[in-house]
Amino acid sequence: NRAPADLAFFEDLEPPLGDFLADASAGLASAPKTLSPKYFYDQRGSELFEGICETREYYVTRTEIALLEKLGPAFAEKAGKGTRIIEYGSGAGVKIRTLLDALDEPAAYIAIDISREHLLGATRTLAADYPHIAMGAICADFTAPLTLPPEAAIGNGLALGFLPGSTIGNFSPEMAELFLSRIAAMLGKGGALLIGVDLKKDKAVLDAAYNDAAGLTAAFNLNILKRMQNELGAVLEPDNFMHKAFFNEEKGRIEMHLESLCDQAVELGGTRYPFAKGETLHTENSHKYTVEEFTRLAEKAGFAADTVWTDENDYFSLHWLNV
Ligand code: AVJ
Repeated sequence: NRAPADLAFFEDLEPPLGDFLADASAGLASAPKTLSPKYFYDQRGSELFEGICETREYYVTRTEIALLEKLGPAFAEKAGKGTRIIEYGSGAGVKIRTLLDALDEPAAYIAIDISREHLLGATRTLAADYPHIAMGAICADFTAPLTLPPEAAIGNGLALGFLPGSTIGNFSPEMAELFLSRIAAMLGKGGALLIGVDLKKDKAVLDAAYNDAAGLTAAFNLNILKRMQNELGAVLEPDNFMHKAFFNEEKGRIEMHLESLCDQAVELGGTRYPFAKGETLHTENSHKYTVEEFTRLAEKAGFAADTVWTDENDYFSLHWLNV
């Protein structure tokens, strides 16, 4: 693919729209009904998520950014000179700045994200702000196996994976282990991963974080129905669904659902999918870990645990893992 002049490379592996249709159809046909949270992130969904990160209730982002800022010198010492950073789910490109500012002459930054225009915009803004660092972008669903293109082999410093935001929480523990083992293979022996993991805490704090008073999380959740209408031609009434999010203590995860407010049907690709009143479409899991639980998971995936840092409330953790 031709890269914009300011990027070292751009690889476009954007999943075809047919994937969304196939996944949505299969999810509506299954019992209970489900849909993958990766479909939240169209342009509007990405913007709504950034709004969530600013809410008082969603402690995740501000807690992690404060940690990243405070720990810059520790990361710089571990990474050394000429690091090549690979970020999985780069979003707005805010957190990476803390690393680019702190590390010793980083050589390259490679952003991977599923939201194409968002990815290009954010990476090109970074390229303008950090002209001495090579910037590459890959539009891809990083939950599927992915090999880095040859252009991504820049410099000979540390290959540092960066997976902030507790993105890993969207995976079940089994899938998280598989995904982490793929990342370990991608980084290779001698590489390292800096990963942000949200911690188990008081249920009231967790419930509030996914039920902000301004209604941004609700809008974010409901946006997935609008995507189905706009992009897949689904026939449905978003107002007939309600955002529902709660911490499931037994499973150690926040669950987000869209609850049907009446008996109704959603029509997609020529098929009618009936919803009973009270039935839900399960749109997201956000797993929470203890430091010990996550360390064990990372070790099972083939990493060697190096260092863990947490904030003063023990709300959030950053793990430095070696391959
Ligand atoms: C981006 C997956 C980490 O699970 O906290 C925020 C997404 N969903 N509010 C999370 C999300 C509802 C977020 N992750």
